[in-house]
Amino acid sequence: MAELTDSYYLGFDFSTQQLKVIAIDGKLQVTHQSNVQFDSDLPEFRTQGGVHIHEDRVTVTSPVLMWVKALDILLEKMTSAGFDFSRVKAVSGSGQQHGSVYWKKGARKTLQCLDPGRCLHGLLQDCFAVQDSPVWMDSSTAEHCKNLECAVGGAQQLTDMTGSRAYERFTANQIAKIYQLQQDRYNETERISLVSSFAASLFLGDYAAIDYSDGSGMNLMDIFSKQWSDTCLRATAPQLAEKLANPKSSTTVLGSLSPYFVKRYGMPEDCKVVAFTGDNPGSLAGMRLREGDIAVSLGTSDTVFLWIKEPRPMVEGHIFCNPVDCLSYMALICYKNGSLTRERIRNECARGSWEDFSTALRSSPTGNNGNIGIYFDAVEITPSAVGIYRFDQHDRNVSAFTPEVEIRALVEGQFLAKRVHAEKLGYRIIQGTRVLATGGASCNKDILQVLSDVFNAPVFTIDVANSACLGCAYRAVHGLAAEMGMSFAEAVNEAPGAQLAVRPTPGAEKVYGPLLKRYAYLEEKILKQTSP
Ligand code: ADP
Ligand code: XUL
Repeated sequence: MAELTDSYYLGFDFSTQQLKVIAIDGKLQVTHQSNVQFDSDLPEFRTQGGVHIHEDRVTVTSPVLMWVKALDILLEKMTSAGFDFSRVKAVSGSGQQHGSVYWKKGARKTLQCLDPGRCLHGLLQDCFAVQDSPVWMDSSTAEHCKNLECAVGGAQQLTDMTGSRAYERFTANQIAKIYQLQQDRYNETERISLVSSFAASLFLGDYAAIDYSDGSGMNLMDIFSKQWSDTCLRATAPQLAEKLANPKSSTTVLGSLSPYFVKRYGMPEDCKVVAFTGDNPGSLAGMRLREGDIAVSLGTSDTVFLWIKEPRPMVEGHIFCNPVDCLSYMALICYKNGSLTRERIRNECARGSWEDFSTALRSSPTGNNGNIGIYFDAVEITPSAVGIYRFDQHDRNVSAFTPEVEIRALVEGQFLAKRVHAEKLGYRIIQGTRVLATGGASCNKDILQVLSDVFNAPVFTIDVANSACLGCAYRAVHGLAAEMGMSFAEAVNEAPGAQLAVRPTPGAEKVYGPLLKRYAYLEEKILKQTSP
């Protein structure tokens, strides 16, 4: 037991606005947390929300040296707070997905012999060929996306292989842009990292491999063979395979910590670095999603995470390799019309009160007497469509619903859509499936009841403010346990669990079975009518 509480595991998260760390002990209890805010703690980099939005409004970058300096500050802060680095057995972490870092020729040598008397920021000053790293908020590469899809025979072909169609933020398209506009910089680059593998490289004191899960967000990796696709590499930039090196499993122990941290912070020589991954895969680990589970985040926008065994990539949604089980996959589906649309309907139909909104849900029947509504106030991501559509029980268009019917139609419609799209990507509800709900609207039990009824599964709530960070501390524990053949679920079995919120209403399945089919049909119909 002494051994369990004496050991620490660290999870770092290099996210858009801050660098965070969580330490857990061997009993998986959080013992320390800290963070560095880029805008306020590092004002010299003049970022807003951690990024620079360029004049064209579509180019978005972050200074790579800001991330390095943030790590110096965070580790100093932990030292001042009395954190005992000598007990750390393993570190892992995550980074905002898709962003890329360009290491200059010779940087590897510098990384391998860092002087522990100096800060990382000073030591790595001249190590980057590109100072301003493109990040996920960038949307300046429409032309490169077109080229890439063209090179592989179309959007569906690219999706079939890499798990996603071409997206502007995805790394291949960002690399293609750098090659085209800054060819000298590209040629000076000896290694291209993702934000996650860049951060791992700092701890390793050498270039860290890109992991399969974050590597799936690049439009470059064949998610089934887990190798770079030659066609995608060729369509992106020359000599790219050698600049990326081979990706590795997300659970890999990459090696021991760089002597820099041993000497400067007193960390143990045999402390291991477990592959870093993307923040969304990190969150999946933090929520301890299991096979058959679905996580629904009801925030400003709605996001759905799925654990999938047999994925069927579709042009809407993303399939990534699973970060905790290399035989499985995870899917990510994003919806723009989430809480803001719920708020609009609340304002129009429930006098701006969530109480009244809930009363309307409680007093209207499961299945809404066959009425279905589709509310895309803004152009939706999944599917790409806009407009408000209402149908009666015979699929006839109607122009308005009563306030009560409108409220239920919105909530049922949003959740029917999530189940229809999840199943299109290969998701199946199995015995023991749990729906994990997070985000602002997950405090509303009446909304959760509809979610539970549509999925015919119990809904659990979970606090995920730091899920990526916590998930990576769990992944650090699992990295060591995996070497002894232990699964992620076994390794983190003792961690605090999610809270049961609601169970499905008896009979709900019979009502929603036919409605799911009708929803899928009506959405198809709308797409056919509205596509050019
Ligand atoms: P973000 O995506 O910015 O992290 P949050 O997860 O904090 O957002 O969610 C904020 C949203 O939660 C608000 O826009 C609001 O619509 C919604 N919300 C807050 N309370 C309730 C409630 N009682 N019922 C339904 N939605 C709620
Ligand atoms: C996912 C995505 C963002 C980033 C930033 O595809 O672009 O969620 O990972 O957090």
